[in-house]
This record gives sequence, structure tokens and C-alpha cells, in this order.
Amino acid sequence: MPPPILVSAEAGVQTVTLNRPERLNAFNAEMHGLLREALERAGDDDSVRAVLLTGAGRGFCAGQDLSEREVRGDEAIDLSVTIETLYNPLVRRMRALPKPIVCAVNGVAAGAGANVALACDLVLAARSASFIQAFARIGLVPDTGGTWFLPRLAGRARALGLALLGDRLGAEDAERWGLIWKAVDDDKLMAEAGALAHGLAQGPTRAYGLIKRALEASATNTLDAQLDLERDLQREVGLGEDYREGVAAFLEKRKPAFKGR
Ligand code: T3D
Repeated sequence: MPPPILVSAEAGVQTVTLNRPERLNAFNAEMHGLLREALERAGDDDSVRAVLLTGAGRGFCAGQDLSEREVRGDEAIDLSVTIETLYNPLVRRMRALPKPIVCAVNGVAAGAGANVALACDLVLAARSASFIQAFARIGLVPDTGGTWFLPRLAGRARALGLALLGDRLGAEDAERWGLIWKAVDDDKLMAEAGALAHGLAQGPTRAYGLIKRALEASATNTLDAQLDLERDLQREVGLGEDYREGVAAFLEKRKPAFKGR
């Protein structure tokens, strides 16, 4: 069997490809484990300065592999176990990763697969791709951060529509609704996402990490607390090499050569 996750690294970008195309890259336990390892490596390895996440084949990810366990019998299943041990740590790891994650949604993103995409930092989707909050279709509630991301990105009315109806939302509407950064032509998706990730890998990595942290904190902070946080983060990046290089490059009218420090 081919590995359910493919990982490669080039010029500061770690590309992670969900690789169970015959199941539209639905999550099983092995895939969760390998994705966790890949994200941990991306966090620990200083040579990795951006992550590019995509899917193999015609889908991005169809969420939990519904054939992984027997659900149809009489026995009730406690789903909090997989949520607590697999999906929640995944979202937390992605949001806490101090490096940008670009997501190239190459096809349908359903259930947890849709919300893994929404947990990324810059989401590009092929025009033919779609997002489906498939949970209610099988009697579940959105997980993997869906009930947090959706109202914040799209507003309550659209969040409820998507979650209650489980309808397919096309990439262009997802862009219009503010769920993703951009819908792009199918044949340009990987080139555009790759260029974005490689550009970010040349950027001020520390600042990017702190930008992620600041936006995350803003969800619960008061303006006052956020202003204090901005002061502290600006102090931190201001003490770093990249700020000095950025200003020098501006004044010398050249492209900055950020080292991510
Ligand atoms: O631990 C827990 O369970 C709690 C956590 C839950 C998190 C969740 O993600 S719950 C939501 C799970 N996902 C879904 O409910 C989506 C199920 N998939 C679909 O609704 C459809 O496949 C799609 C709308 C995504 C795509 O439809 P379509 O027509 O393009 O493709 P298809 O023919 O349905 O799927 C192609 C193959 O992939 C097919 O296999 P086959 O018949 O060719 O052998 C299908 O069974 C398989 N597949 C698709 N999604 C899943 C899957 N197999 C297992 N699990 C899946 N989620």
C-alpha cells in the first residue's frame, strides 16, 4: 500500500500530500499519525519556512474514513475519543505552527477535510473544488473547528446554512463568502499555491509566526489586550535580524534577504 501521506521538502517549503485517492483522501488513524509527524517536523526544522498541504487525485479530503470502523451494528460509539486524540490536536498543531500553511484544495473537501482546509493560513482552491459540511448528512455536528471557523469567516447565517443543509459550496462562492483566500483555474492551482508557499519561505518567518499568534489571540482578546500583545510581539520581531534587513533593503532599494530570524 502506498503511504497515506507524502512529504517532500524543497527550498524551504515542506509539501504534504494527503495520499489515499481511492477514498478521496479520507482520514484513517495511520494518516493522522503521519500528518502529525510531518507537522511536528515542519515546526522543529529551521530549514522549513512554509508548508504546502494538498491532496492526491480528484479530491482534497473527504473527512473521517467512514469505513474504518463498524458503525452500523447495535453498539454505540463514543466519537469524543477520535476528536480528542486526533482531530483536535491536528487543528491545534496547525494553528500553533509558527510557519504559514498554504492549502491547495484540489477537489472536494468534505467533513473534517473541509475544516482542515479552513484551519490553514492561506487557502487556494481549484475552481472545480468544493466544500461540504457533510456532518449533518450522517447525523453529526461539524467538528475539526468548523463551528468556530464558519461563523467567523462567513457569518452566522451562512455558517448555519452550510452546517444544517450540508450543501456543496463551490470554490468561487467560498472565495466570495470569505472562507478562502482565492479560487484559481484548475490547471494553475499547484503552480499558484507553490509560488505562494515558496514566496512565504523567503519571508520573515518569525514575523509570520507571530502574525498567526496575534490573529489567533484576537478571537478572544479585548482591543486593550490586543494592543498590549501587538506591542510585545513588535518588540520581539524588532529585536530580530529580519527587521533590520527589511529596513536596510527598503532604504537601499533592493529585495530583502530574510533569514527567518
Ligand atoms: O471519528 C469520527 O468519526 C468523528 C470525526 C468525524 C469527522 C468527519 O469528517 S465526519 C464526515 C465524514 N465524511 C463524510 O461524511 C463525507 C463522505 N463522502 C461523501 O459524501 C462523498 O464521497 C463526497 C461528497 C465527498 C464526494 O462524492 P463523489 O460522488 O464525488 O465521490 P464518491 O463516489 O462518493 O467517493 C469516491 C470513493 O471514495 C467511494 O469509494 P468507492 O465506492 O469508489 O469504492 C467512496 O465510498 C469513498 N469515500 C468518499 N468519502 C469517504 C469514502 N470512504 C470512506 N470515508 C469517506 N469519508
